[in-house]
Amino acid sequence: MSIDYSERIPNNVDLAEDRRLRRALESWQPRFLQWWAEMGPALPTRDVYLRTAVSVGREGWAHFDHVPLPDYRWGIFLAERKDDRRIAFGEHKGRPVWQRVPGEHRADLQRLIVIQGDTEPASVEQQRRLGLTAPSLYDLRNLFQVNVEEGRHLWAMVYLLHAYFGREGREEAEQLLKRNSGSEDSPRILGAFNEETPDWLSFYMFTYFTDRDGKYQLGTLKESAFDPLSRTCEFMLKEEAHHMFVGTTGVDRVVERTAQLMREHDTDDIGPYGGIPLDVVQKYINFHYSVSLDLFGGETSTNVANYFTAGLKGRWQEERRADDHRLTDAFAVVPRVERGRLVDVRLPALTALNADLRGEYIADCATGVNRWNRILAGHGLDATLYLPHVGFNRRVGVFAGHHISPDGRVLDEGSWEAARGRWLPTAADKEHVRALMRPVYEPGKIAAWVAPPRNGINGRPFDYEYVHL
Ligand code: BYC
Repeated sequence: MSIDYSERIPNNVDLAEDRRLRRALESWQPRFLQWWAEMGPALPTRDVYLRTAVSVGREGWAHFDHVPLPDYRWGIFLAERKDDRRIAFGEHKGRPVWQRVPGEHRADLQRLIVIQGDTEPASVEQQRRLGLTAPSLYDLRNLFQVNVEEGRHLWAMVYLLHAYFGREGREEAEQLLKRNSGSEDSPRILGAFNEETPDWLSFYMFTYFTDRDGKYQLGTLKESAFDPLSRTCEFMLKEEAHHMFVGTTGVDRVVERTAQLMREHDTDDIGPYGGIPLDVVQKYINFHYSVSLDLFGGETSTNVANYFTAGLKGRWQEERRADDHRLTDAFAVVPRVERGRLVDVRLPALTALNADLRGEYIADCATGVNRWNRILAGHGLDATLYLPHVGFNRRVGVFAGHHISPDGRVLDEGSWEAARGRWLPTAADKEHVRALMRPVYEPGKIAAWVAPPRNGINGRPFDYEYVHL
């Protein structure tokens, strides 16, 4: 399954054989490049040390080289087709997967693909200006790697829309370039993708918490009975792993530097010494975690029950689950707020699948917090970071409209608002972080608010010239 790079659009889907599709995608390509020029990275660069996919197999799929950003070969790469793959869940369980879109599921599948596709360019837009304040060339390179791959993930969804959804699909593909993150008139679809990513702490938090939602959502779409969607998500997940690595190690390095400064100056108040105080790190966690939880939709959703029953969207690691994979008689427990108290209610498992996925995600998020606390403990500090309660600062689902504290108390609006500044970044916190964001473009040098990485990229040292400006 090697990739054909001789084509204008690199691909492993035999695009050369389908002239109409190839022409349609080739007419979308200049619009994509125009969007990239207008909404992609604002910092001009000569070239960047990037990885490009050369095959979709398990081993050695990536090639590393310095590439001018606009020359990056965005293309269409699907994981290898498995012979005799069968639907793993829902009412069609056991039947062969679909190579075409069944008419009755067309609208739902298109909607899922559009929502997924919308997030990819949104994140590039959100991160557009970060290059102007990168803490090191290593970080700058990672930012651009994430950006080009999010651009490729947009290609992945646009391919599906063009290849399988006819004229409506092509119109949706146009719209994916017309909505913009934070736009008043035509914003991105999901809330978190209209928030700003104005500084590098936000970027690390976004790649830790929000990209991780991507991992879980793609994991459920990888289970889909619609085989081309499954195969494209399988390959996207390979690229996604690096994005979360950027988040995990980015926050590691902030916590490391913060801990060093706390010890060196024997105070929590390390702002005057050019660091990011731990309570500010916690507030950023609280914000990014809570807006990312909103991305899982409501705890109870007939949408998700229908998607599952129809075979469109499975559960995380569906095939490893020890149940009947139909769930028609199963129940699940989800939280709710009743008369000012948090209670658990029993519901049909099918309608609670968003909460099921969110539970997997929360457990995964906790592993990072444990890492960060080990770093603090390694410096002999008692302070710890934590994930706030699932109901804290929520706009979607059962907690929306309630005022829940990070430790899970239901408060009245006044008490919550009075404490807001202790829980979420204040204007002063953001200003402090923003003031630290000054670019460091010299190879081997790094800003003072973050520790250097343990390793470089692809065996290169930290002082390698990852980006030529
Ligand atoms: N903001 O029935 P419900 C990624 C809407 S991230 C605004 O509970 P459902 C990435 C919802 O659309 C992964 N609106 O929702 C990360 C519905 O509207 P309608 C992206 C929201 O359908 C970093 C209504 O509220 N992929 O890849 O069960 C960088 C009722 O909701 C929000 C996907 O999400 C929100 N947060 O679940 C780059 C996968 N949440 O129908 C990339 C595809 C809900 O009443 N999408 N609403 O008009 C889905 O699977 C589902 O659509 C959702 C929502 C999980 C998003």
